Parts: sequence; structure tokens; C-alpha cells
Amino acid sequence: MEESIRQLSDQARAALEAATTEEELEAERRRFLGRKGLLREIRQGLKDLPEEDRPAVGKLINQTTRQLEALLEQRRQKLASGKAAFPEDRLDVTLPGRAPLIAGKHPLLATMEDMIEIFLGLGYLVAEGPEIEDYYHAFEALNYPEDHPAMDEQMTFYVEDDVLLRSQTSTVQIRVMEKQEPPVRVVVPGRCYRRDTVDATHCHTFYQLEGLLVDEGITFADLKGTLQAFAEGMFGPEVRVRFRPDFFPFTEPSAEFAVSCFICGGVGCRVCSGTGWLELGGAGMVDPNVLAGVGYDTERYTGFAFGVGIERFAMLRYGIKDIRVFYSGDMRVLTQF
Ligand code: FA5
Repeated sequence: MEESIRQLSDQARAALEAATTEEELEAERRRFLGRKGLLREIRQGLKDLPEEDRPAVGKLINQTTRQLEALLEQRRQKLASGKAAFPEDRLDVTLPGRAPLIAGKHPLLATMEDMIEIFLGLGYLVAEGPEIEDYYHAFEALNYPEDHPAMDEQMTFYVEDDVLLRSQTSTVQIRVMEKQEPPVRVVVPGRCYRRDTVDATHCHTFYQLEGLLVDEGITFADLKGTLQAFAEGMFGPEVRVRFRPDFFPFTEPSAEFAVSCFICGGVGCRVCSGTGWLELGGAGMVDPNVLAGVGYDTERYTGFAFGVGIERFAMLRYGIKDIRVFYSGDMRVLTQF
């Protein structure tokens, strides 16, 4: 009998706590504490107990009744003051509202979009490719001989032996050419990864914009003209483009390209470290080995490719001195542009 009193008590407590309106609370009161309630029923069973057990059980029933009545009163007061419906956060309609934070586009996204806009104007399409690549598309198809030192620059993160995070958007050149015949004219914006030490100008994760054009009769002059038009679109009509020999396994000849400093006009200033030039990326004529690898007729088609770091452009444009600012998550970066 004592056990069933305790069970009933637990049940009643839970029911009283769960009531969210005064009506519900009154119904629970009637069910447990009312004249025909469950406690009364138990009390009526007292007479069937042996004489000597009755006082202790009677005491327990009285105690339970008092405790439940106290709890009932507590709940009544809480419900009356409106706290129970929103126990933790009562709605105070008189508080001033929270102003929504208004931010601009992230400077990297704004820069990427402006770059793409220029190439759309030149008749390019936007292509995308996977950030997680296989070794073939990351290196082999881009004409990297096995263990070639040029791969050191492209040290990246491996998911498995043969599966890695791409270190450059050049991988998408292959993906695009595998799917279509020339003419090809695409730009590829995308995230890349390298095991570079993070500093003011390098990050393990960064963005590049790749360009690829393959058609009949394409020459280095087309590449120069295209990058001149791109640079003018980004930095203004006075800007000049400079090419210097470089090496990439997938282009031959290869070049590093720079623009005359748009701050000092090429005289030399702090932004261009006194050189008058701002290096922007790599470029070159697509190596015939790469074209042959995707099944293109190398007697008929030639092409050029280039790749630039989007952070580099954005830093120059907005005068941002540290690349880490882009990834800081600091809302002030977004609110000032
Ligand atoms: C390349 O990645 C070549 N794929 C470019 C290319 C494309 C050449 C097509 C020929 C034909 P490079 O390793 O120099 O080249 O990188 C290009 C740009 O990416 C750099 O100029 C730099 O702006 C940016 N970049 C490279 N590594 C990082 C890094 N760790 N953090 C931020 N930006 C980076």
C-alpha cells in the first residue's frame, strides 16, 4: 500500500507540473485530490488494513496530501502570473527590437564576381569542378612527371593515397576538356588548398580564377590581349601587363604575369614594394601533351590558360594587408565594404 501511495504521489506531481493552464490544473486537482479523487480512494482502503498498520499508512496519506496541495498552490500562482507558459523567456513586448545587421558582399565574392563579369563580356562561360580530386586530374593529366619538383609547390592535403584536395583550379581544365570538343572558352572560380604556412599573403585555403581557351589558330598574342583586357577591366585603362618566363608543366611556354602598379602608375610605391609591378598569377600556352591527353587534335588546336589568386586581387583592391582578414569571420570585414 505504501508503494502505491508513493507511485500515486509521483504521478500527481508530474501531472501538476505538466499543466499549462488553470483549467488543466483544476482537472488534475480533481483527479488526485478531489472528493472522488485517487487519494480519497486509497484512504478508503485503510479500513481493510490490519489495525496496527493503519496509523503509519494514514500518516503517509496525510503527508502526501499536504505536499500535493502545496505544489498545487505553487503551480496556481505561477500560472496566474503567466510564467508557466514561457517559463524561461517571457515575452516582453516593450523591449526595443534587435536591429538586423546589414552587411555588404564579402570582398572575395565581390572581386570574384567582377572578374567573372569581365570574362562573360569576352564570351567565356563559367565552369566548375570538384575540390576533392584524384591524382590523375590533379597531376598526371596536367603533365606533371612523377616526383617532379614542380609538385612541391602544389603540396596539398590527402584524403587517401590517390585522392586529394586540389591545389589549383587548373585541374578543371582537364575536367572541361574531357567533356567537350573545342572551341573551349571557360573561366573557373574555385577554392584551392595547399600545405603552405599561413602568413599575411598565404593561407591553406584560398581562391583562384582559372581561364582556358582552346581553338584553331590561338597564339600567345591572344593570351596577352586577353589578360590586358582583363587587367584594364579590373584596374583601369592605363594599366600595362608584363610577362616574364616561368615554368608550369601544363603550359609551354609559361609566363608569370604582372600589371603596372595601379597606385603609383609604375613608378614604385609601398603597395608594389617599389618595383612598379604587381604580380598576379601564371599563364601560358596549353602544353600539347595536355591537349593530346584529353584526345584533342594537336595539329589543329592550340590554346592558352592562366590562373590568378582572387585574394591577391581583393587585397590590392581594398588595401587589405593581411589575407587572414578574409577568413576571420569578423563582421566588421563585411560591414565596411
Ligand atoms: C598556379 O596555381 C597555376 N595553376 C597558374 C596557372 C594557370 C599557370 C594556368 C599557367 C596556366 P601559382 O602556384 O603561381 O600558379 O598560383 C597562382 C596564384 O594563386 C598565386 O599568384 C597566388 O595569388 C595564389 N596562391 C597560391 N598559393 C596561395 C596560398 N597559399 N594562399 C593564397 N593565395 C595563393
